[in-house]
Amino acid sequence: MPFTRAVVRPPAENFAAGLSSATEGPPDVSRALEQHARYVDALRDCGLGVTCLEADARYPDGTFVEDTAIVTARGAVLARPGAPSREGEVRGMVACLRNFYQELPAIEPPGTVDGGDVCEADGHFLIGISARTNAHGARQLAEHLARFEYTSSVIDIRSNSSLLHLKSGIAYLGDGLWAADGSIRDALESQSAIGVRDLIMVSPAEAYAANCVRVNDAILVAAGYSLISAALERRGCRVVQLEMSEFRKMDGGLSCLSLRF
Ligand code: CIR
Repeated sequence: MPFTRAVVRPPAENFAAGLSSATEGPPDVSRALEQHARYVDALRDCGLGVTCLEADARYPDGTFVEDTAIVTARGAVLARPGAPSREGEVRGMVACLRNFYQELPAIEPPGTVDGGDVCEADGHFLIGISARTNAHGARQLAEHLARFEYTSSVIDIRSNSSLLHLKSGIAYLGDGLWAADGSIRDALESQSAIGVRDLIMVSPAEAYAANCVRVNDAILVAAGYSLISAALERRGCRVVQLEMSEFRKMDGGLSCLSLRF
């Protein structure tokens, strides 16, 4: 089903105070704002109506809106981010999502779920158990999804220290096509509920770009990763490359900058 809407939030002036394990130094906020603006342009070019929330300096990681909710064609669930500094971000999303969803069930303590750990593939949801999403949260989310008549299964990525979130390492690109970092390939292929018709193995040097996003007829990919872009183009995909350098410095990938539904 095509997406018609997206929600984004530009980085605040204290973006550099967010959580990061990267070693590339602090982000340049004005550059991040430019990159964010190009990202929004790309969503609009894909036909989406984009709701742009105000930057909020109380939450330096607040631009990574994907972690605050799980939005689907049949309903939405408010997430409960696993990092305490990010918990309050969800409140800022409620009023916006109420415009689109009648009910907004929420993940409750002791459950935690970051939206970046949730990957939808044709009505089946993979839920990553990670340093941010725990088993309580995954169970609650699975129950909410079941009420929406979706199926789900869990992938435990806790032993994979290179992945902050499940979607840091995999992307579902539609029509049975996946992109995956080598470190998660076996776990993905062992998921019997999903069909892997075609798999782009992302090279270790391009691991960051495994977090790419299908938006209607386009695939958004981080710029500067030529192998994955070429692999997508060989398969006939329309690739849109976006500069993500400043978000990468804060452990953020392409998908985390928007909620799409
Ligand atoms: C964090 O550590 O929470 C943020 N600095 C980055 C979150 C990225 N979100 C995502 O991959 N879904």
